[in-house]
Amino acid sequence: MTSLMAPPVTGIVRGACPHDCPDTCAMLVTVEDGRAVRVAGDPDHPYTQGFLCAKVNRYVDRTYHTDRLLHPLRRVGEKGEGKFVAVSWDEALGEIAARLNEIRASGDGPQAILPYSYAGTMGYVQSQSMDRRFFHILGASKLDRTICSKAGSVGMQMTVGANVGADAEGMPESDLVLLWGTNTLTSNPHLWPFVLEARKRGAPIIAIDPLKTRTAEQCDEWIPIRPGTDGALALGMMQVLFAEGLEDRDYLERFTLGADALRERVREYPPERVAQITGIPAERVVTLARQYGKAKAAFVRINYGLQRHGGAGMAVRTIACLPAVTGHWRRAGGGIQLSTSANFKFNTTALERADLSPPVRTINMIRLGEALTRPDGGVGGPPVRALIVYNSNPAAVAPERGEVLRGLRRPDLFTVVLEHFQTDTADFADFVLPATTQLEHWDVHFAYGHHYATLNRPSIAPMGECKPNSEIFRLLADRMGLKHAVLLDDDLALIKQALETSHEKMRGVTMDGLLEKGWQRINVPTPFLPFAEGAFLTPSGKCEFYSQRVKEMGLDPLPTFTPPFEFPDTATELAARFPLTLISSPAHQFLNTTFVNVDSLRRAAREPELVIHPKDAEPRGISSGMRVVVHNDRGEFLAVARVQETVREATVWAPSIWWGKYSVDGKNANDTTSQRETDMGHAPVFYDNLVEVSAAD
Ligand SMILES: Nc1nc2c(c(=O)[nH]1)N[C@H]1C(S)=C(S)[C@@H](COP(=O)(O)OP(=O)(O)OC[C@H]3O[C@@H](n4cnc5c(=O)[nH]c(N)nc54)[C@H](O)[C@@H]3O)O[C@H]1N2
Ligand SMILES: Nc1nc2c(c(=O)[nH]1)N[C@H]1C(S)=C(S)[C@@H](COP(=O)(O)OP(=O)(O)OC[C@H]3O[C@@H](n4cnc5c(=O)[nH]c(N)nc54)[C@H](O)[C@@H]3O)O[C@H]1N2
Ligand SMILES: [Mo]
Repeated sequence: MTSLMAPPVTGIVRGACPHDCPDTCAMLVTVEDGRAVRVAGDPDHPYTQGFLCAKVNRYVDRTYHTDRLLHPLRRVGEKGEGKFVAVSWDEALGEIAARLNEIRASGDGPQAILPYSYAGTMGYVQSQSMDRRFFHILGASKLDRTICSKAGSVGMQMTVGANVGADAEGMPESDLVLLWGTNTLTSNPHLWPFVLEARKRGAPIIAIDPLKTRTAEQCDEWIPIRPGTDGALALGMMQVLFAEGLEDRDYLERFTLGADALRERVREYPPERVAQITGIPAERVVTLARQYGKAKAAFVRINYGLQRHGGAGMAVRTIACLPAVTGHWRRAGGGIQLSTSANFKFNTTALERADLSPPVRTINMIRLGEALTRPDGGVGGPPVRALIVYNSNPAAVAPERGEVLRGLRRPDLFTVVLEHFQTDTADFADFVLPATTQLEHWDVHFAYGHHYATLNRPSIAPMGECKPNSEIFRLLADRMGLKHAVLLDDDLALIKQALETSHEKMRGVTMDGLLEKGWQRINVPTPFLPFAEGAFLTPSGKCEFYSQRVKEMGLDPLPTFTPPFEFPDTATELAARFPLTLISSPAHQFLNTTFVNVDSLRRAAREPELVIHPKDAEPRGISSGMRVVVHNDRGEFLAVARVQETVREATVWAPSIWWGKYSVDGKNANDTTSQRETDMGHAPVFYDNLVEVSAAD
């Protein structure tokens, strides 16, 4: 058995792409003489379809990168300076354990220790199993992992009951595709073959985005909406749908709650008002609604880009009403998809063992700057005295970076970073611990863009002295004297525990099945039509146009337009000083900050850039190639201007997320973003960000 489970010396190993992306590809790794030489997409996988993206095609380069961290390191320079010396695992673990035990035994107690992690890998084992057990048993503060998807997830939960949606594999049947606030070709490229199939069968493809992204360029039409106004567009579309009798009365009656109230509400959003809010001509609002209403199965693909504004929860909840108004949920290819994640019912309760934690405070990860610079962590209780970072690069990705770095620089803060590379965050660590990559460890994956579970087998031995996150937490627990049987489970045992569930949707997904084929469809039909017959996952079982739960949040129980915090029409004083909205969505070559240090990809991304409309550039004396400073009251960063009509006026785009250390000024777009929270889910507002741009001398 063990020999079957060990990586082969030569052959093809089935793995999973670990990255934070809807596609979660089934990856085939070719190994020769114990060395990985090539990665490829599994041609048999219905969603991966045999190809990988621009970034993950470089996964072998990234794994064997000369900068790969191979030994534990102890800091010798100042925090942030990046000077370290190699130490043994024994020394590193011993010192870390002693320091954490000292904090734990002090008057501040274990809550002065804060874990900080996100989705550097999305595998259950390396991201939410032994790590969680360790921190729960220790009694550390909890982290609210809001940085990406919380606003939209809660928005979906309020309207349809859970973050589930239309199946990409139904898209070929759809007769209209709206790519609404998503840059598919960059951030969800494996959806594209399904988009093309729908187009081949006659469906128009429309992008709704303030930027003319490479995706919008490929669509039949680009609708340049003002940032943060999508809720208003959806309300306007519904106004037209009801006014023109394009609604599905039978679906409304049987499967929705509050249809009459919604019909009343949307009267407040006639096309002229919607045009004023969204910047989309009234005529186009009307024709878009007609196109949508006359379609039989429109596929609305929203993603997480549009929910990075103050009113994002409400916006997503409102857009999610559309397919119930028209009954498109009934047909393959119809409906809306933000995510498919809530269909996966791995046994996370068993993996995480939250029951082992005493009652402790929770710190919101997007308020890290505040948490590290306030004496009570920003939420009450002891100061944060130790920070343990893994699967994340908060010194580059967290908002209001200036405050985050001030916090990380605190001499009394003890910081440990588990990493593959010496990131901006690792530069602030007291100890850096070398972690294995996906080629070197076991894992099992859900997905948020399709319906397949994937197993990752290691294909090579760990590089240098690298260890999996799970193993590092097992060892640390042991050195700290934490005692519990669940701290001893190995990675294969963890995978088996994740699969131990009697949930209907996981029926047939087994260790044997995964070992044999690498991936398995969860137990839903193809294509999966979650709400064809109602059966919404809300408290009422209906699609909740009216939501009691939203009312209990202190918000309008009916869909409404909630402007961004920094909306020029309402935040007029701020907009007078900072008139441009900055969107810092992903550069095509990067995956958040992952891959920025792979030379070929960074060369392709050139340098930190700012795309600005000619009408905004001209009065500021800005031309292409000129260095500009992008600034607001929170901070500033330098970029090179590209004057192009690929952004709407009053919007600027900084392809992201750069490492500070690869920029001439050591900064990035998050020097300007804020720690404010969205209306639902306490999530970040990265693109709700007014700035001014000036020529830098
Ligand atoms: N190559 C690559 N792929 C990735 C990532 C990456 O960094 N690089 N990141 C991964 C992660 S973590 C995530 S969460 C997903 C995100 O996937 P997406 O949601 O597709 O990501 P974004 O690029 O953030 O945003 C998509 C688009 O939303 C637009 N947008 C911004 N504000 C608004 C708005 O108010 N309204 C509308 N209609 N559009 C708006 C942006 O201009 C952008 O083009 O992608 C994943 N895939
Ligand atoms: N301005 C702006 N800020 C943003 C965004 C934006 O669009 N604009 N996007 C936001 C979004 S959607 C997200 S999801 C977050 C992403 O924020 P993060 O989750 O922090 O993502 P990454 O920057 O990719 O950093 C992940 C790190 O994990 C490491 N890693 C990968 N696998 C492993 C492993 O197995 N073990 C260990 N120990 N480390 C590993 C990688 O080397 C990498 O340095 O950023 C957010 N920040
Ligand atoms: Mo994300």
